[in-house]
Amino acid sequence: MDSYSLGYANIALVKYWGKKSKDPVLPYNPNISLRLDNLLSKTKIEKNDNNIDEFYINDEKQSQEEVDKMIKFISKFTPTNREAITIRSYNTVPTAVGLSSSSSGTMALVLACNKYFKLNKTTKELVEIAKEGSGSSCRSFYKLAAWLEDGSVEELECSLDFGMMVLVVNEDRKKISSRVAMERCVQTSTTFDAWIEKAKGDFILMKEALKDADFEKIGEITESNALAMHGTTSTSTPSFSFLTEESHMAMDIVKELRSKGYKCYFTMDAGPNVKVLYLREDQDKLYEEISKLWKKKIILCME
Ligand code: 2P0
Repeated sequence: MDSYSLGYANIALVKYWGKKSKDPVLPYNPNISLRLDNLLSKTKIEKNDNNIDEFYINDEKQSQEEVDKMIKFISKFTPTNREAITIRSYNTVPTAVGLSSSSSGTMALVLACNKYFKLNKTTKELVEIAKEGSGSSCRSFYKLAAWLEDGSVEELECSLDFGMMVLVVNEDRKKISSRVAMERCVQTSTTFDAWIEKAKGDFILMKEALKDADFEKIGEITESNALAMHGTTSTSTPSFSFLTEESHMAMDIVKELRSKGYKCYFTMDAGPNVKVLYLREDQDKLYEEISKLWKKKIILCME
């Protein structure tokens, strides 16, 4: 594809929820993600002839605040004497709705800078840079990734062919950013320590389950880890929730199908949408069943 750089969304099976350090960005707990090959951002950088930096997402001009945020980020690794640029980014992921658009967008932006400014960075170096833009974006460079407490990112292997679909509850921008929400949970949640304790255990169990290709175990850990993360929002001050009544309806559909023998599990991030994890071989029949019960939009996340 011409001169665009591609970045992918990823969804955590063991969540990153809390920064131990902001500079460098370090997660409180090691976490694991699955890359979604169908949810992507493509980004291109061009010289700006009017000598002002501009930023477009899906052809929509971004506010000065968004431009400043982005420039602050790229200034950390691009030449100081650079000329003004126009950044054009297109998301197939709805923006800022908890579908990991910041991961795909950041990865695409970092790769586009590497190309435009001829930085010649290695993947490992680009992973480090991406993390400063959006912590979880460092995981998008690998199909299955582990981001550890010391900041390093490892590629994991699993012989299973995963599928994921999103039961879309709401595509509006979220009211509270994940960055602010995460910070509030770290500062005020009365169950934050318990969450970190559990997440560390889940990380070990998930690595084992992936190695053993034990899908049932992978699914169970994914669900219980997501629920524990969301638990920290209700024990924060002021308390809040990313989930709505419809999110709970979607979760109930997944549980109902599971009780009928379908191998499927849910997970949710910093938004109300519910993602369903399953094995690729089950996609067609699962999609058919879920479509009967979920009348809103469904997004298939893998090629
Ligand atoms: C995750 N999330 O593991 C968790 C679960 C949202 C819920 O990582 O502040 O955009 O830039 O490091 O990576 C979303 O937060 O946060 C996120 P910053 P990021 O996917």
